[in-house]
Amino acid sequence: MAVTASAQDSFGLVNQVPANPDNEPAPVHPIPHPRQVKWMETEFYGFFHYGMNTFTGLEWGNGDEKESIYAPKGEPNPRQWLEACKAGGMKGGIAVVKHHDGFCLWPTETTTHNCTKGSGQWAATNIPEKFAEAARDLDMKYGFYISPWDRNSAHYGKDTYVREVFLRQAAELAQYGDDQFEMWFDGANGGSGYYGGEGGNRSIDASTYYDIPNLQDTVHKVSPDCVLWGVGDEARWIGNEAGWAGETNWCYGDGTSGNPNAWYWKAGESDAKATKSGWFWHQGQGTHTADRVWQFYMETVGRNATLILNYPPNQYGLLPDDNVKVLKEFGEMLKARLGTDLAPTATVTASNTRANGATRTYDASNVIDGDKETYWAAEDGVIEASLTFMFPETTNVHYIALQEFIRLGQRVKAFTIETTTDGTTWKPYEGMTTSTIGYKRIIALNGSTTTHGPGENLKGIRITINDAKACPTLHTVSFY
Ligand code: FUL
Repeated sequence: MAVTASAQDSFGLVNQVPANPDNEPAPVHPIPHPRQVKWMETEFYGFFHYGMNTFTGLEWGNGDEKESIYAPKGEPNPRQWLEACKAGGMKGGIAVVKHHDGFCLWPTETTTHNCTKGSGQWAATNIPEKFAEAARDLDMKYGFYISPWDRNSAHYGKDTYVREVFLRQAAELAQYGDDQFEMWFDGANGGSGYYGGEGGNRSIDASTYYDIPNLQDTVHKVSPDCVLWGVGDEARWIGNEAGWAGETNWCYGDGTSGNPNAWYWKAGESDAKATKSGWFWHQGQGTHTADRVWQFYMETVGRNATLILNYPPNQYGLLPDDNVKVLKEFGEMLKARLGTDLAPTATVTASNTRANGATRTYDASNVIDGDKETYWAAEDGVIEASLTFMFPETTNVHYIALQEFIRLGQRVKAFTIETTTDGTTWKPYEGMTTSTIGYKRIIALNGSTTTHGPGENLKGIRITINDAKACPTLHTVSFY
């Protein structure tokens, strides 16, 4: 065992302290904060654009809309939104509670431009409160979208806005639950506004204006697992609103693929619309089919990004029936296609395995034990190694899912897959780009993100890591 440090005990005797009793691989920086790991585990969640725009038909309100225009025709029911999404295989949701028009869906003390001034018996429904309650009841994760850009506020663009409006709103919302998983802070800041009647253009530099360190402290003090997306700098926009990430995708850097040389963790989230018009509800909006949602899923969750899929509630504060139906169909599709992991039926051997530590092993079998806390790792300095899985009987396989133990950093740069139908001759796989893995990479054996196909009847699968930043660490390999 490596002994690299020593310490004197209270009698002045020198004790040798083992440096790494578990023989764990050294982390490859940047590494995620534990809250960022939990956030990635959420994988697929709903996005609910609802508010003033639902009643004006606009996508970006001006900020001058009279509060009375907000007039729900029934009691807004966040539980119904989340239930539909749960049936769709989602693990959580984010409710928009203040969009760029500045209208707040909770009784905030920061502005009178809020739902308590709306019309009708349902206007004052406290959306974040109900949303959080429903999510907890349904065992789903939840969080809120609060637009930093506020076209209603006369303070916007001045220091007073951040101190007296924005940070206070974030703090108010943090109070709706100490178990929030994400707050969504959009970067949009454009167009001439109402700004309390003063109008004109107010442009800011988002990287300094919003006082991010203070924002992070304010929210984390109350809700420590809450990842601040976008402006909050703890998770990034994937670079498009079309629901796809790069096949190569690092958890740091920017855009669809990240950057292997960036120095702090900022994994990608992909935001997409499940309906065919805007982010808000519009009369006659079309809805994407379950097959299209499958493609979104494969091209985001399957490529080391999370997917936040938007289903806008209508003027009754409900998700329309066609959305609920597609979600149900998609949930069934997901279960049928990725619901049963066949990997535990296989035996697995590794070409290289790191020596056991005092309380940890690094055996290949760790990748099929269903435990995300155990992992296979190669020895230090070994960046090329393979895992060979043999099935006791020929097994029909469509998909391979790989997951790195990202607590120690995202390490794999390139891998290859081979398959065998007879147990002796191996055929190289060529369908999809096999470069990065990260939190999760899903490979379709037919190379398609749209068609499911008949699958392949296999006796074995070999996965070889060909290049990595340091010895590879995989916690789970799944076959479906
Ligand atoms: C954008 C906003 O400007 C849109 O209105 C919408 O909220 C979308 C999710 O983010 O940047």
